[in-house]
Amino acid sequence: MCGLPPGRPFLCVVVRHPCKLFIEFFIMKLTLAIQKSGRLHDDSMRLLKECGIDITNGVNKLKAEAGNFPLELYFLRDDDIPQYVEDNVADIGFVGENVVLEKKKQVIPCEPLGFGKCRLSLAIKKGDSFTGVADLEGKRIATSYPVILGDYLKSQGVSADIHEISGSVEIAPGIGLADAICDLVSSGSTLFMNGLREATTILQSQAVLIKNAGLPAEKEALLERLLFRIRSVKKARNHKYILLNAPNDRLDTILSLLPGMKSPTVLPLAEPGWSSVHSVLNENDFWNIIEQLRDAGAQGILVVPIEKMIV
Ligand code: PRT
Ligand code: ZN
Repeated sequence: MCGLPPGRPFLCVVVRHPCKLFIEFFIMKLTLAIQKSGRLHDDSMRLLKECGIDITNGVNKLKAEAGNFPLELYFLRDDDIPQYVEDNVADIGFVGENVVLEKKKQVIPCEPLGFGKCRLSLAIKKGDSFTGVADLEGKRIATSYPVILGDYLKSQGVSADIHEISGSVEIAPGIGLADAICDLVSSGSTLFMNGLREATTILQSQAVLIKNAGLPAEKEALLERLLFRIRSVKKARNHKYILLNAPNDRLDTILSLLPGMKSPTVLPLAEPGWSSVHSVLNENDFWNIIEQLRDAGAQGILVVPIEKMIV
């Protein structure tokens, strides 16, 4: 036996030498490209941490290794990540969907990551009228997303003059370079400060995990392990654990409001006629259900975050 930890994919390389035969083992690692600095960096690192993956060295360098998962990190500009994943320099990447669609590389998006949320929108000068995208026929539109914008205008049967610029797109109408812009928006304050208003949204985007189209089976298995953790973290972020006290004569109504992972847990309280009820609620339904629970007679409602949720 080679003494490797059981169940770990590994690569065995046989090196022939005139007088000796060396057999070397390498633990097979998944290589992940994330943004070196910028809006996606901190959330990417946080997600890995919440997945229990310790990045032990090399943060702020080009590469880093995970101490407790077969994963190597590359820190890159976000625009380059789809190309590196297509070329198999990195097996997988975390990058904005907007970049994936703009670059049109041969990569497979596998999982939305729940951060880096924004929208790609067309915006016009505050005073200009807008009745529909047909109003942009023959107009000049400045953008860093010529491919997505071109595809969108084509799908709408609109012909416009697309000016590709790499940054500060929002100043283009003010300096007479364009009649409209197509840019990422999150709070809308950049548009507002530049005297622009959002006319229409052409894409909703968030960070996604992309993978190389031809990963070997061993790397697919590692990716499945990583995806399992990512999904558990995402589920936990979207759910809350709830504990409440319920009078037994209202228990049926209260339980009917609570979904739970299988069904709510009900335990008797020391005080006769009362039960303690535990359950899990989706963030989106949260306030609605809390109000209904209170109206149905629930008391002492406690809500706590869930660290991981394994389903
Ligand atoms: O250096 P590198 O090339 O890696 O980074 P970058 O400067 O190209 O990208 P970065 O860090 O700005 O954004 C990385 C990714 O974050 C984008 O590709 C999107 O997927 C996502 N993201 C989320 C955003 C925004 N929100 C966002 N608001 N990217 C850019 N913006 C910009 C937008 O371009 C505009 O200038 O923020 C401004 C608008 O913001 P609001 O809040 O004023 O509307
Ligand atoms: Zn970039």
